[in-house]
Amino acid sequence: MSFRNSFIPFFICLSILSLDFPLQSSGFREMRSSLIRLPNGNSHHHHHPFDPSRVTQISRHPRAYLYRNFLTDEECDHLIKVAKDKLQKSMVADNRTGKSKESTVRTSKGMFIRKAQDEVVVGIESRISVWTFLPVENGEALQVLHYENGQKYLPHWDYFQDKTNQALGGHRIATVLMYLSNVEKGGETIFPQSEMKESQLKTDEDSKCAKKGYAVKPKQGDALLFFSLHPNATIDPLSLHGSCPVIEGEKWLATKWIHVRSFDRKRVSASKKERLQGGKPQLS
Ligand SMILES: O=C(O)CCC(=O)C(=O)O
Repeated sequence: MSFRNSFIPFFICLSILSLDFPLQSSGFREMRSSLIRLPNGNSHHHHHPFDPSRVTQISRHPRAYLYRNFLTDEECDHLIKVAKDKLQKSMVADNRTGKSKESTVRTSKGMFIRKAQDEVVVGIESRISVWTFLPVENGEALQVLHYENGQKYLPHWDYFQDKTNQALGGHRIATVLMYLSNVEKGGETIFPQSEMKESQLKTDEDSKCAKKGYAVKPKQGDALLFFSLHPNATIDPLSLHGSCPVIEGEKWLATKWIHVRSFDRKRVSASKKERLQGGKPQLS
């Protein structure tokens, strides 16, 4: 092919590509910004990006992941400050009736922080959603827990045994535990049935309770994500977990429970309306 013959098709291709390029690049720009632009409040000071390189998978059965420095120190302090004066004895759900009750199984104190209650909470909730690939609307309100010396949460499952608690949002599919403080000794989150429990190296720093399973030592800012359901939506009994008693110091934790469907009452009633009307919900 002569230079002229090969140059013309090359030139045509180049012009098509360059016509297309501004469109493509603005598309990419939009996509990129929608991935990393998380609502973190309007203060740049608080900006804390989502960084998947800080995540490691710690167990395959159950599926569990640890994200180092998921929260900033400021975010941890903020949640503790909001919760501090409003703590009440933690409750558990009765397996048969689903009603909340006090129990010796769970001896911490806690409170719920309303969803999207402030900028910091909005930032945390959206970061959780980006990490878990689960919509913000599927999450319950953040629960802040406080464990003092000797307080614990015996091993339990986060999915419900009763039907009442599944009416809104269905089963809990995943849990994100965020450590808001360090604990000098004890207070580890433990998975007594993880496949990794035998291979985890234990040291004198671990409590006796921590040696009975795969243990995660609380570290301020770290977050632990685990799934209570298998990818095919059946329950995973290996997701059994608990909190070892605190031996020295105190433990602050924030828990986000996430359901398979929306946990926001407004959305639920909109889809109910849709079913009743046999069509799409009316947007008012
Ligand atoms: O405190 C922990 O480490 C575990 C808390 C827990 O199991 C829960 O909130 O469901």
